[in-house]
Amino acid sequence: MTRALITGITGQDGSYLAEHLLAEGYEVHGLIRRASTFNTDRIDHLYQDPHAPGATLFLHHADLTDGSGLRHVLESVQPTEVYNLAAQSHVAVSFKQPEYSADVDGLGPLRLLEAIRDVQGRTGQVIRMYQAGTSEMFGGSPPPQSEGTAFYPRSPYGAAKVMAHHLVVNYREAYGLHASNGILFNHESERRGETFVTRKITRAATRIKLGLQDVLYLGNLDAERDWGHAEDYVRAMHLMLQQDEPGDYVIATGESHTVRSFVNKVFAALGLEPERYVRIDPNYYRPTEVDALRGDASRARAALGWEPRVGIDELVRRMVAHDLELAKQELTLRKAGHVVAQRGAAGA
Ligand code: NAP
Ligand code: G4F
Repeated sequence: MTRALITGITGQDGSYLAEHLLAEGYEVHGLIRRASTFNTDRIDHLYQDPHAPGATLFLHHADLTDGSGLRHVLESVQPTEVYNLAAQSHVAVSFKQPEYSADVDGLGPLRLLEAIRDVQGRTGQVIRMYQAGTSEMFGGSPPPQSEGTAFYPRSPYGAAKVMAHHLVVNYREAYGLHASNGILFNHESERRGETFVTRKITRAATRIKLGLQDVLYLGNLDAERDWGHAEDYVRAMHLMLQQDEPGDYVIATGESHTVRSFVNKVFAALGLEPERYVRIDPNYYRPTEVDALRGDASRARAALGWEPRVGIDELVRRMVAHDLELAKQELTLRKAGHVVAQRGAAGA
């Protein structure tokens, strides 16, 4: 049984990757951060009692800012594949917390690479690593962006990810590690964090539809993104680690749409006119913006045989259907007299 370790298993991608690897017959270990409340919503449906015979999912407390903890987990799990998905992944938040973002997203992968190098050197067991790189690294370089496009990060998040990218390349060349960079364009889903723009829109529009919300405040509607579905993108991560040689791959649909167009699709699906409900709040503008992302995933298509299966309209359909169900549940609870807390996040 192949044993994989996933950092960021409680995140959007971590939850889909865990599902995918379990379905492939892997033993999956995930790193979780200690929190004062449970933070495992996205993987609760996968939970297994670790004492049960035949359990294949195990969770460990660790943090990318704590190198010794990472080392302990690697030593005890002895995985053959490590997927580094953990990150402070919100671009706008990285402007508010630049040092922390650089620590987790830039130095975190370095801590992991060092731990892998040590454990692999001591045990002789090869550990393959996937690093979650991003189209934000291209930032200001115009589309279409491919593996040969120059990096021009436009945020502390993007800059930290560029550092991680180069470290992976360097550890590959210096120490022969089987370490690969995925350069993934935006991917969304029903599990997307609610402060990323697509999910913010589908959550708000469905609540507006049911009379639970009046207005949706957004920032820059002109930005263009290449949006795919996370389920498709975790398949690509797995494929990268099955190659004889490590490498760097762009993963994208090759199609881009503006935020305004995403808004229009979502509101149209619900029979609503966006002009009546959408307002601009300049607090959501970023100090520097990434204007246009559209990826060229030719290398991944040819070398990995990877293809996206979910297009923009199916993505919108799934997210709207899911969030409409959530809004209906909220309405039922409110009608029954339950107090349902309003949630929000500062400037995101
Ligand atoms: P996400 O939903 O924000 O998940 C991030 C994960 O990282 C969560 O499990 C989070 O734990 C964990 N984490 C955050 N800080 C940590 C720390 N200091 N130590 C350990 N774990 C930590 O992100 P995602 O969308 O799944 O993205 C996965 C990875 O791909 C990230 O590295 C992201 O930067 C990158 N990426 C994402 C996209 C995209 O469009 N989704 C595109 C390109 C690259 P909690 O649950 O406790 O917060
Ligand atoms: O949904 P977003 O916050 O995603 P962003 O900044 O593109 O980053 C995501 O994709 C990256 C891959 O390219 C990942 F690496 C990263 O971890 C993350 O998953 O914003 C998308 C666009 C931006 O141009 C933003 O300015 O939407 C614009 N936007 C407009 N109004 C908004 C809002 N973004 C957010 N989050 N909230 C708004 O109200």
